[in-house]
Amino acid sequence: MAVIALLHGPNLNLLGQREPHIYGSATLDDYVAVTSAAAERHGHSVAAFQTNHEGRLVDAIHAARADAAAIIINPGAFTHYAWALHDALAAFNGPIIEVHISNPNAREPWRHTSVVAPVATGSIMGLGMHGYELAVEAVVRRLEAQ
Ligand code: CA2
Repeated sequence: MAVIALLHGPNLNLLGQREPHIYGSATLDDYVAVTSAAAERHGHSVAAFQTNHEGRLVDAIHAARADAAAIIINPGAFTHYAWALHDALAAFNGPIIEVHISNPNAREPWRHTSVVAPVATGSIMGLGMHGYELAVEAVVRRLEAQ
């Protein structure tokens, strides 16, 4: 059994409370529940963490080096400029799936850059909650291949 770290960045604690036209009505707890259920179907578990602080997200990525076999991360707006996340993720040995609820490439130009994508195993965007289930599938496939 593997632990999958599910990491969320800033403002994602507000899911379901504002901007439903972009992010839908599901809450962060809903996302965690669906991701956990997908992992449990494969005999794995999810350790979920959300923070609005870049340094705490770096710390969580460092902790995952010892505590988790894989990372699924939605870094929120940090995606687009937080090079400290890039460097922290580069030091993680295991699959990393970047996931976004919306499709940043279909939004404002400043969202078209991801500093996380170059160190991610893969990126999934624009598929809402389904993207999180796909992220688990991707992680499981890669863990089983190791
Ligand atoms: O689509 C995604 O998952 C994003 O990572 C969400 C980030 C955004 O900055 C990225 O470009 C794409 C923003 C999350 C903000 O979430 C809110 C949810 C409800 C109300 C307000 C903000």
